[in-house]
This record gives sequence, C-alpha cells and structure tokens, in this order.
Amino acid sequence: MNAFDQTQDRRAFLRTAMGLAAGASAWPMLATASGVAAAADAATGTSASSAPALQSGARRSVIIDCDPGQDDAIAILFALGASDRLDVRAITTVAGNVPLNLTERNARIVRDWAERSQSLPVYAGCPRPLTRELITAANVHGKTGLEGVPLHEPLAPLTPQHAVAFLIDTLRGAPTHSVTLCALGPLTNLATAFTEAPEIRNGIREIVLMGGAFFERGNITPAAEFNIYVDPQAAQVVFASGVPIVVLPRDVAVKAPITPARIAPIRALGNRCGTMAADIMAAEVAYQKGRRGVEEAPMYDPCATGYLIEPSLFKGREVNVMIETIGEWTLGETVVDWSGHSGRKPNATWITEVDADGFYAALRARLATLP
Ligand SMILES: [Ca+2]
Repeated sequence: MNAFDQTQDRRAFLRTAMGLAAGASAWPMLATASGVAAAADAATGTSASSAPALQSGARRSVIIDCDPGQDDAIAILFALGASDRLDVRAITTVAGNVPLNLTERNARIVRDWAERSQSLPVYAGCPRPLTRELITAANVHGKTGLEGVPLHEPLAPLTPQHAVAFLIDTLRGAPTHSVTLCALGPLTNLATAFTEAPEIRNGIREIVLMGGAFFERGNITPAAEFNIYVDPQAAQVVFASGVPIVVLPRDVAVKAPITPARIAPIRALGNRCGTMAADIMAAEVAYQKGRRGVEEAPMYDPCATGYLIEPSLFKGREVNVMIETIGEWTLGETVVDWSGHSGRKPNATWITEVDADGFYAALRARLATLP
C-alpha cells in the first residue's frame, strides 16, 4: 500500500468514525446545498453549449451512486455525454468492485477525463456492506478497478462530506419526486440513507439500478449477481422502500454484449473519452476471452445510464422482486415473481429487452460530445 492509499484509508476511516458509527445526528450537515447548486449551474452551462436540442422539463436531475469499476466508468461518461437529458449533480461512491479508497479515486479520475473536475462533486460513502464483509471483484476489474487504461493522480479532491449525509441533505431539500438515483454498485449507501432518514424517499423520482439476475444465472455465485450479492441486506431495504425502481439485470446485460465490432466505431471517435471507453471495453472482452473463450462481454452498468438517456430502447415488466438474505446457497438471489404467483404487489420494473444496436449507437453519439 503506497502513501496515497494509506491517506485515503485513514480518511475513509475518519469519515466512518464520524458518520456511520455515530449515527445521522453526528454527520456534518453543512451547506452542501450551495455546492450542489454550483455543480448544477456548471452542468447547465455545459449542456447549453454542447446540446443544441435542449428541451426544458425533459432533463432529469440525477445522482450516480457507483463503485468504479470498469463498466461504471463507461456508464458515467455515457451520462455526462447526455447533458441535454441528464443533469448529473453528483457522484457518490461505495465499496464494491474494489475498496472504497479506489472507487472514490476512480470516480474522480473519470470526471477528469470528461473535464468535469470542478463542476461535478464526488462523495465517498460506505466502506463496507451493512452486515457482511466486503467481497470485491478485483479479479475482473483489475487491482486498480480500472484495468486497461492509464490512471493519473486525480486533479481535484473529494468533497468532504459522507455520501450518505450528502444524499440525506440533498433529498430532504429536493422537490417531491424530483431526483433520480442511478445505482451502479452495491446498495449500501442508499439503504443507509433510507434507514437513517426514511422521509427522504419523498424527494426521489425513481431508482434506476444495475443489479440482479433472473432469466440468466448469477455471475458471482450460481444464484446471485455481484451488486446484490455484496450487500443483500441493503438491497432488501431498497426494494422494500416503496420508491419506484427500474432494474437493469444481467438478463439484459447479456443481450447487448460488448464485441470487437462494437468497440471499433467508439475507438474511431478519436477523442479522449471514446478512447478510454474503447480501451476499457477491450479489456473486458479480453478478460472474458481468457475466462470463457468468447470474444464478448456483458454490458452492465451502462445499461442503467442508457435507460435514463433512451428509455425507448428498453422493455420490461412490473413485477415483485424480493432479495434472498438468508439462503445457504442462494444468498443475494433476486426472486422475481414474473408470473404473479405470489400475490405480492409489484415493486420494480424488471428490464429484459434492449435494442442492442440502438444502444451502441447512442453510446457512441454521447461519447462523441465529450473531450
Ligand atoms: Ca458497478
């Protein structure tokens, strides 16, 4: 561990000691509202210059909660390239694919690629799942979490507030049903915020998340998908929250696989963000080729931002989803009542179909607007 990591670890520890261990009342509820407003202003300025078809009212206010992570990085760039549709107000990070000190650092590196170092705040959140030990996917995403691309020292620091405190602050002050949460990692930050301040659910328009598997088998165990498996207790809190949820599961990720033929037009963009995305996708395909002998990789997190940008590319069904939190062999399984046997009320829209060619065309078009 180098000096940078040690510093990050100590900072993460201090934040946790100040925040989660002591409860919401001890969290610094300082004036983030002004920080968010400044970020929103900057984002609006960006969109005005780069997005001619800006339509007022159609633009969603979004917070991206993530664990970058190769596919998170592409998902973030996809969202930032769609500033006519999405007002990305902040990135909150959580432990998942790699430990928190790396996910928050990687989020700051990705915003640098998009030249949003000053106008897009990054907050670090929970360093471990609610009750379980952290399981990472460093075998897939590499030791840094962003295997396949050169990494620089981030240009700007974290915003010094716990991500959960930021979520509570922001959602409390938000107009009713106004903020979309795009969740791309384990749901620990969201569950902690909902538990500490249940009233903040009122500020949320929708949660659009990547996670789960039903028609496809799991990817971390035979039964479970990684994001849900890492923190099933958190996932159950979120799915029981009553907030509208759209799920982009493995079922749809495998229907828009990354292939060399789909990487080529993105690489041909020639800009920094297109090249980074292409290099990451190539690393994902190389990993799958080594592991399974096939030259394609599932497209995970970008499906969630893709849904926010072009919902007409996706199809799904309103269903009841429960999370297995005690199973001996099925921990973290998403139990989807596709046929309505249970009589339980639908609590999510489960996406199963995507227009894959349309999706990659949209991704390329959005990456093209970035530096
Ligand atoms: Ca992720």
